This record gives sequence, structure tokens and C-alpha cells, in this order.
Amino acid sequence: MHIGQVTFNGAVNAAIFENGSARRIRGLDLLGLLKRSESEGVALPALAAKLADTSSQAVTPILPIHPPEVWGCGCTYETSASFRDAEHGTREGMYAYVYREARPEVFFKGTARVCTGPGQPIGIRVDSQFTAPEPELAIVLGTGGRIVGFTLANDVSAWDIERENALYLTQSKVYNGCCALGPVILTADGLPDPYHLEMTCTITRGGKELYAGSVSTARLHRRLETLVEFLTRANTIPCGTVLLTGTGIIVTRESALAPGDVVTIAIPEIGVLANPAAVVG
Ligand code: DO4
Ligand code: MG
Repeated sequence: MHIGQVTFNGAVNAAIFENGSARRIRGLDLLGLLKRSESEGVALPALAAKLADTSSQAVTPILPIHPPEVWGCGCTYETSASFRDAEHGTREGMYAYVYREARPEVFFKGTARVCTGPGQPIGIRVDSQFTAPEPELAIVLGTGGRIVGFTLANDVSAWDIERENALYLTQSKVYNGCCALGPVILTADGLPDPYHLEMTCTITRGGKELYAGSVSTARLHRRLETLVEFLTRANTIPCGTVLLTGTGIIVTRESALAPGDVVTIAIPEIGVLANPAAVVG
């Protein structure tokens, strides 16, 4: 099932998305629906089906969940690790180390405050000359790290700030509009095999394609359960936390984001997430 959120009369409502339209779940946003499914012990798709309107409306999806926390994983694809070691000229293959070793890179990406939904602007920091999209499969987690669904994410990052010094990672990763999510969440029962998904990413400028890339999640070097296990080790995450699983698509220097560029990320089973870029001061 595809679920997400819509706005109706100024309120955010959870909704089921099917055949291009949405059936609203009145009085609950997606986080509220997820918490209620846990407290009632009912599976999320079953509760959504029970509470949704019978009639559907042609409304566009917004941010599919307002996550209390968003975390990111890094160097989970070889392309991300080797690019970063080469780009940063690391002495000891710092990123290769993280790719190889049992403990993955896990970093705090922010809260709903920095998240943006389909069609909404993603941020280019005013002090960055090389901001890049990082298209990623994202997991929506329930209490205790249970995987309840999947969505698309753009872990927008100021690569020049990250490259200047590893200790600047937080500033390269966390700022206004740094995380796009959506367009909807595919519930876990609808995706028994998340390791064979084809993801594509394009950047267009003035209507012309500037960059196109793709990756299969078959190249993901970690099990999703392993990423969740490290995230939740000695770290009690709240229900509705979103975990970004790392990028396998590395854009070129020529494709550094400029205001007005549109980044489009797609996985057919989940949907298409498109966002224009804008400078954030
Ligand atoms: O430390 C670098 C971050 C890596 C990352 O975000 C990724 O591989 O997706
Ligand atoms: Mg990333």
C-alpha cells in the first residue's frame, strides 16, 4: 500500500494513494496513524484501510511523514566511499575503512524541520559552491526500529564543506531544506525484496537534462537490518524515525546544484520525487 500525507483545509491528514488519487484519513497525520497502529496492535496498512474515506480525491502528496528524527548512513555503496577518498585525498582511505568494517557510518540528519516534500525546494547553502543531491532509499521505522515502510530521500549535501574537513560533516549535512522525502511511503508488506530496486536520478536546468544516473539497490553493501541495528544500538529512537540508507549515485562536479535546477529521483515501486533547488541563507 502507498500511504502518505495531504493537506485538507489547512490540516495535515494521512492518506492512501492509489490510481493517482488519495483517500483521506481524517483527524490523523501519518505519524499519528503509525502510533495508533502500534498502540492498537493493528498492522499499518490494515488500520489505514479501515480508517480511510471510501471516496478519493485528486490531491497532491506532501511530505509523507513529519519524522521526529532523520538519520543517514554513509559509504554503503562502493561508489560513495571511493569517490570520497579520491575527492578528499584521505591518507588512509577513511571512507574505504567505513565501507569495509562491520560498523557503518551513521549520522544525525535532522528533524522534520529540515525536511521538504515533493515539489518543495531543497536547499543550497549560501556558503557552498558544490552542493549535490544524494538519491537514497529511506526506511520508515516504528518503535524499536521495526521497518514499517520505504520512501525516497534526497540527502542533499554541501560536498565542498564536507571535503574541506571531515569535522565539518554536520554543517555539510544539516541545514534548511537538506532532506527531501516522498512522494509516498510504500508499506513494508508491499516490498518483500528491497535489494533489487532500480533507482534513477536526473538533474535538469532550464528544462535541459544536465545529469542522469542510476543504481540498483543490489549494490548496497549492507543489510537494512544491520543499519537499523547500529542506529538503535544504545540509542532509543522514536516511532516514525526515518533512516536514509546511503547513496550509490555520485553526480559530477559540473552538476553542482544551482538555483532552479530540478532533481528527480525515482524507484518505480515507490514513485517519483522531484524538487527544485533554492539558495538558503
Ligand atoms: O561521510 C559522508 C557521508 C556519506 C553519505 O551520505 C552517503 O554515502 O550517502
Ligand atoms: Mg548520503
